[in-house]
Amino acid sequence: MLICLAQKYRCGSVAASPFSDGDLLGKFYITTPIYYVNDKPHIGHAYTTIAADVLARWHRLRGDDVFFLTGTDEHGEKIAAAAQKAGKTPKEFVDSIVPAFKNVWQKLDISNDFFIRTTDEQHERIVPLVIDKIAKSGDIYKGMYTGWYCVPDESFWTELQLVDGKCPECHREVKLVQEESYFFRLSRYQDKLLQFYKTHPGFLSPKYRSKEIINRVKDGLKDLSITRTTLKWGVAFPQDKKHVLYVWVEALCNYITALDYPDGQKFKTFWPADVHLVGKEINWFHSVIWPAMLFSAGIEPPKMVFAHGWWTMDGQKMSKSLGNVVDPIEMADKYSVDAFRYALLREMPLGDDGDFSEKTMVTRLNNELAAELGNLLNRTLTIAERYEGKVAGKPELSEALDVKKIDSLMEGLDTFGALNEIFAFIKAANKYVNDKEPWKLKGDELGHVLYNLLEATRIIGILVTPFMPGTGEKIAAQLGVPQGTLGDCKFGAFAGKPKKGELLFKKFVNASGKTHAH
Ligand code: ME8
Repeated sequence: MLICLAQKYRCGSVAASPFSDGDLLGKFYITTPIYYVNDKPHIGHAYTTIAADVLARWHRLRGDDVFFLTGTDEHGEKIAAAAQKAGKTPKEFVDSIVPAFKNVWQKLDISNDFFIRTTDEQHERIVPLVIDKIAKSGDIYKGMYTGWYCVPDESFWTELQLVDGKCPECHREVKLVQEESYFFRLSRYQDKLLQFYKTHPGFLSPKYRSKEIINRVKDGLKDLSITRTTLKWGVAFPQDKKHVLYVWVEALCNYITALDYPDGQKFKTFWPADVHLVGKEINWFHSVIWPAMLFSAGIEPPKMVFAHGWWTMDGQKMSKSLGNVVDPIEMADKYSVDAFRYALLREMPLGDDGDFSEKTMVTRLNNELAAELGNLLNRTLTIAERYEGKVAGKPELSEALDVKKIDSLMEGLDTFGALNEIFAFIKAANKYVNDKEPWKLKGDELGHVLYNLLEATRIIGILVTPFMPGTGEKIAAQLGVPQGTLGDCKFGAFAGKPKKGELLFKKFVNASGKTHAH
């Protein structure tokens, strides 16, 4: 019988991993933030969702039981204000925006298993159960809230935190709020959180961001105002229905309402989440407030909150007023879905900030995707077409590939490191063609080189699939092999029926015939 390792994965249907040396398969639950629906999705939303998709797909390739959640955050003052501006009721307004999110995810090949809306009956029904648990722990009391509220960020600030009287996060106007409110005893969880961070070193990820959180928690935690009487667009506070829950407290619950907490099979199978992938600006909510709420409710906290970096656009912050907000659909239409997915993940490690420019995107498309990956498949199939003998030989190229290393990089959410390894292998395979000069070879010698190239491209096809699902599919189709799993990423006998198809990537040529964007 297999033993569940280090609680990394919840025991259930546990099986041996593709590498079957003690590594066990299990479940993998990954989430994105649920996005505000006050506007249509942009490149920032696309980035988090694509990164989560790549990780979810990777775990499916390993054979893990995966649940990948994304969705929309539809309550709160910001949405109510946007609805009013649009002359709609809040519900009419959110219903009109949500399809834009669903469409963009479909367009970008996002493989989410569920899409949660905070206006879903299921969410609105389950949130009060969680709040009840917190109240039963004695962690909610009535008080008077006075503070500054930033509507666009749905965040409260103290006088001291304001910068020049404005929101310290987004530098916009804040408004003074003074009203009766219920508070969550966040202050009670300071020691418990600090202890938890110590005993679960992977929880605050990436590591270099953990210090900031730990220091802030050490500075002391203030109780959190969690209800409003001035706002109607939200979930009622179950203990006093005149009050509506603060949108963040309600929204965080989505990660378990989507699983049918407390009795749903999905909750039993998938909770605690393996990764909450979020942008760094909402790390505090996920790394401090959310685990404290869960401690209070007697629910296990997630295993990891990974706070990724932010994109700027050509060196500037993206903003509507600057008119530089990147539309993911436009990028995918112009350069292809896979080139866009690839460019976002190739630019920098997941935790770092990065700058998006179409020029870099075109360079990557032309040089890395068309000239390296596309060309490798094309060259391999050209040789295969003119060769009629036996495809067999010694695996030589296998030495340039360490799939186990790539898997462990992905396990550590190092998508950047994994892509480096995969593309180093693609480079090695192209170099192999140059070195062997197969156009000068015949008979068994050619069959041997071709064997190595066909097996290498077959494996590359599998490894790139989580990053570029359409490309992985096309590679398998042109090699005439079924789409494999991670367990198939080893050199064996090649049993495909290769047939050259369309080029994987077309170089981008602009109107003036140049291969760059501007
Ligand atoms: O904060 N670069 O929703 P939101 C990288 N509803 N990622 C970016 C980005 C950028 N420039 N801009 C946005 C909310 N993002 C809440 C979340 S969760 C319980 C509630 C991504 O619509 C990044 O993931 O403002 C960031 O955390 C998220 O979009 C914020 O989305």
